[in-house]
Amino acid sequence: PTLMVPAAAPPPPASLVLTQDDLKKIAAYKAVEHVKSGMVLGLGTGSTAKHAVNRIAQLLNQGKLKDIVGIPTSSTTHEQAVNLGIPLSDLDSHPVIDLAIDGADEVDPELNLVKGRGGSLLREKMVESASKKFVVIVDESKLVNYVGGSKLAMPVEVIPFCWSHSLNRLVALFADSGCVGELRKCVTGEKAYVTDNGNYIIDLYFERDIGDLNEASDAILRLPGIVEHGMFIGLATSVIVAGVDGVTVKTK
Ligand code: ABF
Repeated sequence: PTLMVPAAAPPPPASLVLTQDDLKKIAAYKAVEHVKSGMVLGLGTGSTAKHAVNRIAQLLNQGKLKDIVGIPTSSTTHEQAVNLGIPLSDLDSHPVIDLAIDGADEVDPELNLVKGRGGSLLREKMVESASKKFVVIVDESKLVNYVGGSKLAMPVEVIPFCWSHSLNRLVALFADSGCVGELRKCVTGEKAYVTDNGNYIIDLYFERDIGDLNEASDAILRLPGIVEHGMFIGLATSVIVAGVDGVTVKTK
């Protein structure tokens, strides 16, 4: 006999289905509403931040923004901004930034972040910690209950010298959290991924919550050979989250 099952609801028309990239763009455009003429802007890195940089350039070209100076957080963003004609500078010339806009890999309920899966955590942290306001833009997939909660990497930038020694010392710090680590490789081949600063990245994975983030940060940074880690603790002023049900803005 043929079993009758109820027909599945028809899928919504393709034009109404928001992709993850649509959500990233929505969050980015919302953040750019905070940009005013004359501002010094921290320009983030990654597929979400890329939309914000495009939007800033569009508004500049339309004459709706004037006298913007951008401080890029990576060589990739530097190249994007140059191609789009955004005037650029650096932290040496502009040590105080009005507003930085950047993506993140994880956002916890206190707006602490994991960043750096894109490899640019050091310059991002230098620029964003020098910003009066730091607006984070994410799609809802980035929300986690605790740092490390996505079970994806928490990156640490290390100097190349004896990197495996640094890896072992990092893993030992978080033995109670079931930590494992690996050297990040280039997408093609077996070579180590090299950051804009000529360093390597160790990706740490945690089985369990690492507890107090400031203690974890201090312990990591006390190790010789470590340059910076991807936990951005207390740096975000607000987080714009785009989801299929709309946009929410989280502030501290
Ligand atoms: C940067 O880009 C990084 O700090 C983070 O690793 C990554 C987020 O990437 P995406 O916006 O492509 O998800 O913000």
